[in-house]
Amino acid sequence: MPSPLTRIDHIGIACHDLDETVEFYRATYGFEVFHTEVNEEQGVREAMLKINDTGDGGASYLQLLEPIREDSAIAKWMAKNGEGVHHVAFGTADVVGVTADIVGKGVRSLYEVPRRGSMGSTINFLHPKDAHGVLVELVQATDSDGHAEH
Ligand code: CMX
Ligand code: CO
Repeated sequence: MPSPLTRIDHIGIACHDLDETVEFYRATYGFEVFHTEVNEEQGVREAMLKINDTGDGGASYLQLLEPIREDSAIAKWMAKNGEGVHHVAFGTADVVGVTADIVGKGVRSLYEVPRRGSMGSTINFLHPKDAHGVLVELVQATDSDGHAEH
């Protein structure tokens, strides 16, 4: 059976200074900002740099993340590790279903109910200690009209 996880939605990268890091990605690689937002709940200011569209109608991004609070997950992680790759996000058309399946295999999810991610998406996370040291985000995107992907 094909995986219900149909793309790399994004790679989450922690940085101290979002504007400076955005400029580095532009000047060095030629990647442009597709979208920026503040996610208060996650404690981040972020920029999404679109790398390519994907065969499932979605896309793959880099997500550059700057903490806006000292008690945020990103600030805590950077205090220990410095800047760098923080998580990998897989895209799916059914974040609730795929999370339940994976939890059924003995991997903890971080949220009982999915929360709001970038660009109106719904997200959950898998605990890195249950996933060979990788913090995994599961993302169900919405299209530009706010409809769930299909
Ligand atoms: N990747 C791999 N391992 C990680 C990790 C990461 N990003 N973050 C923490 N860990 C490991 C730590 O190294 C630590 O391992 P040891 O016990 O062996 O030292 C363990 O997990 C516990 O880490 P901690 O520093 O004590 O941190 P917490 O348990 O308080 O928090 C986590 C860890 C994953 C529960 C928390 O970061 C979280 O809730 N993350 C989800 C939300 C998030 O990351 N938001 C920012 C991104 C938002 C977005 O993508 O939109
Ligand atoms: Co993310």
